[in-house]
Amino acid sequence: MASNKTAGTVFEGKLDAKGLKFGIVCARFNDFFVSKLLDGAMDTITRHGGDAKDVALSYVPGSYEIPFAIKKMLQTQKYDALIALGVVIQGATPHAGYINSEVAKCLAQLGMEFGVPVTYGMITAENLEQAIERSGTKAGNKGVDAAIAAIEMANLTKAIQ
Ligand code: RBF
Repeated sequence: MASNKTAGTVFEGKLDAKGLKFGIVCARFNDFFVSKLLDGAMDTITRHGGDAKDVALSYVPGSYEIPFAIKKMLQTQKYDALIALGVVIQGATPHAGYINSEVAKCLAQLGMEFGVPVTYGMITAENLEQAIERSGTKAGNKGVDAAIAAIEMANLTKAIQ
């Protein structure tokens, strides 16, 4: 980690989810994998001191709809961070590229627009094997990573404010 011992003020987000409120949006498409991402995210939040009751879940048909539900949840101003969970697998047509670029762009824009962290727990895989690797096997679990980032960013936001 970069270290700077001379800075007058250092802002950091602790990995402590106690008292934090999270919104999670899950795509139903490829639920076989998305459910593993959700398990990972929930397990991460509770193991870091968060309460499952402080997590609100929204389900959408597919990844393309995730940014819309994230926006609706942001508009309620109830959450310290939002987490997007979806799995897009490349098929015979170029749909994956279109969906992925829209979702990534919209999620980043929403976080900036609302000033609330929105983390990216999306798997963008070329095939089933890559999706398997990223939803709880040899390349980890992207739901876990997104939840850790959400906890850190929610606390960083509080620290800076
Ligand atoms: N949604 C996903 O979350 N993952 C996918 O891999 C995925 N593949 C799709 C492939 C095609 C050809 C189409 C038309 C849709 C796909 N969707 C996928 C669903 C998409 O995100 C959205 O829910 C639907 O297009 C309805 O707006």
